[in-house]
Amino acid sequence: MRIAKKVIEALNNKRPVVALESTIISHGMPYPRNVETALMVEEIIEKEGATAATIGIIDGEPVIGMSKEEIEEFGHRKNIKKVSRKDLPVVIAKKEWGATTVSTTMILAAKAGIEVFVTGGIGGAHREAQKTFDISNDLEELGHTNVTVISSGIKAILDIPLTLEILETKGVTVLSYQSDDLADFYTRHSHIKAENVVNTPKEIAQIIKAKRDFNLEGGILVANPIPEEFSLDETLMNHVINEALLITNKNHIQGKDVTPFLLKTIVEKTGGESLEANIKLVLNNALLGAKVAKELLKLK
Ligand code: PSU
Ligand code: MN
Repeated sequence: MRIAKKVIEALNNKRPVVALESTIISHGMPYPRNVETALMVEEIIEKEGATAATIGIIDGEPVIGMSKEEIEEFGHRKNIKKVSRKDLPVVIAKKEWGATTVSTTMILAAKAGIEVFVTGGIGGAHREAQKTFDISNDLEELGHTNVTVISSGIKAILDIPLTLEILETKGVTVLSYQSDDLADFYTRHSHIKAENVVNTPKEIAQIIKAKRDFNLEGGILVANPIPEEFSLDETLMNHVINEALLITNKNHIQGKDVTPFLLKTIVEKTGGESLEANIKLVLNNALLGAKVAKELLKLK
């Protein structure tokens, strides 16, 4: 593993560090908005006084804290593999470039000693997962890796109640930030009542600490709703998502291609509006993630 100097220094000096994934760059957004967003996310984190560590795999080497040039390269390079836990040994052995999903970013962050990770939305149980068994490895990782994931909830393209049931089975603590209604990525409302509402970064940090102090293995998922002013229209999104799901089925898209294909189709169907919302929610999560990382260190 190559850990950037700024990250090593921050960790050694007990300063806050926030991990970031690279699949959102290579597979989640089009170039050049993906690179712009990734760099803005880092900027927000650093402005808040934390160190940003964007994680990816370059020539088979996991990198914790990619340089700006490497992020730029991730943004437009062709054939970067989307890497979840099962792909990690292959990409390393073959010395390939790999984009880390929520699951592999958690694995590598934990190995580096980073406890807080910011992203957009996690993978989960796709609709009809009862038949297809398409359930993201992200849920498995949240079940046993000690990293807190700051997200905007479970994406509306998924089966949210089913995903929540699986998270419960795996013992994942789910926290809803300042909202009684669990966020669903593009909007603030999934119409599912949040079980645990938290109102401050400090409260989140206290729950992380309690889980760690008690040696309870596994992740914590924070659902931070998209800010009201950037939230998309619920009725429109339901319609767009249903259309996108039909197109995905019609094109026989399967496995790891499903999530990137759905996201891309939704961007097209909303005339780019969903991309704007996606960017805004990630930036908002970056700010919360940096605050949580800071509060967590204060408690230690
Ligand atoms: N959420 C986004 N954009 C993304 C992803 C999630 O807003 O690009 C990526 C994450 O890397 C997540 C992955 O881990 O999609 C889930 O893929 P799958 O459903 O194939 O497990
Ligand atoms: Mn899948």
